[in-house]
Amino acid sequence: MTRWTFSAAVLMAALATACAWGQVCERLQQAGSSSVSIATAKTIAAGAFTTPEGKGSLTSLPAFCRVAARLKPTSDSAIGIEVWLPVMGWNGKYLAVGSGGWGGSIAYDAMAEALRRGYATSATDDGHTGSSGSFLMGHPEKFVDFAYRAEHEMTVEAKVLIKAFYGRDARYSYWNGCSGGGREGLLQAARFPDEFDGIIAGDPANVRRNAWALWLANRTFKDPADAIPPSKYPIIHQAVLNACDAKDGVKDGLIEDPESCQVDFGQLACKAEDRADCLTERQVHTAQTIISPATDAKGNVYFPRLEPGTELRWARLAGGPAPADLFLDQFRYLVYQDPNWDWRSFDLERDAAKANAINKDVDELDSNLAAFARHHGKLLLYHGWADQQVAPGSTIEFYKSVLQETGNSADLPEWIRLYMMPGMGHCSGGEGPDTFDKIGVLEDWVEHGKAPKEIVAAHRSSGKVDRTRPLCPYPQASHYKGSGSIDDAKNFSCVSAP
Ligand SMILES: [Ca+2]
Repeated sequence: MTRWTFSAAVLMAALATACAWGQVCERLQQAGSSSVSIATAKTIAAGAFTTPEGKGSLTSLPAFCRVAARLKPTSDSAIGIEVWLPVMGWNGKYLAVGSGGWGGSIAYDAMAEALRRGYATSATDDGHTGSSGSFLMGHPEKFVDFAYRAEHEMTVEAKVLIKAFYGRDARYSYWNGCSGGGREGLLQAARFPDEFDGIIAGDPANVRRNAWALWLANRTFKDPADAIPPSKYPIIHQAVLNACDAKDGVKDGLIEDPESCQVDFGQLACKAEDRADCLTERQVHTAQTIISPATDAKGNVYFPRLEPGTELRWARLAGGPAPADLFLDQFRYLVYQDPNWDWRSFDLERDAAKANAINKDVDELDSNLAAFARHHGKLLLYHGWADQQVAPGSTIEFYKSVLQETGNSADLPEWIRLYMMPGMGHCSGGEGPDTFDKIGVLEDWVEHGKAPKEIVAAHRSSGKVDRTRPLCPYPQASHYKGSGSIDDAKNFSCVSAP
């Protein structure tokens, strides 16, 4: 055979294979049922793909079978899902990706990332469209869909489609989500412990966060005289670094253990009239409030504090003039079912109790993950110490209560690990190293039994890595060995907290 005819034969065979897969993909159109309607089942050629909402173009994708479907587990449900199945080079595994905020859209970027790694993947809009929480009004079933049912139904359906397309089940099933998607992953682990072999849950948006955000709003900007203009954030951040940066043994702009950091903002008080480089007496009080836990009138702590180190991003919770819709929607649309409900009337004791009663058994985190652990599930938790919208202490509390519930006394249990990330903002960004190969870590753990210890994370500026650091399994923290570049992970080690 000449080279040309051989190449042509290979090409013909590939085309025939692609054609055959195309037919298998299109046959999925018939895979619907009374509660599942398949809107599309079509092969997408390798290369770029423009998302249905026209919001962007995803590039460098392998060819895949794209299934879009609508699920209706209750008469009030309308759950949109997408399932993407690689046509060639499937790694034999399934990776579901989570949403953020109030959901309402498909996480196409995260699906693309999974697909490029060879995964069959899926995402859901959580049962409604649009980022607002207004869907909650008068729709208790949609609230359940949002909290955990859409994610579960999506997973069940994705597994059905994987079996129908490839003729076999996925070898492993994983979840990857951050913020709202982190909470979703934890709810799946508690309710459907056999669903996933491994779960990555980052900066989980504990639902109690919303009451905390309104508590802060009322104390930090309801009265404009309390508000700190964002132009003053840098001097406050510098004061925090002066007080706490070097305490961890290395002056690097990061606070390794923010919980031990106490700052007296009185040092920034203006000597006379208000100026750009000082705080008024009320602003000193506001700054102190921001890094204090939310407490009720009796002094009971409701939610942990925003940690020192977050100052440059205080606008998210304390910038005003009104709380972000993300925080407000739970109260106006779910708790009070009144779009005009006034956040200025918020009372922590009364309103948090109402919200907790509604969220309990639906959207509230459940720390009893014993069944997930028994099923040999692995849970990778991470949280940015400089998260500006979910207090990182809430994840430490969750982690500790999981250990308590499961009767785990080991310092580092084999099935759950928490990584606190110094200087990382909400899910990414911030001053600290914010990227690491989460999926790779989970694969090693689940598939090769290698529980993570030190994980090297990177910080980038203008796309270039300018610092690497080990992340350490909580309660360990990274410690500078005393010599060599402070931007190189090899000069640090994980040590147990003193
Ligand atoms: Ca430091």
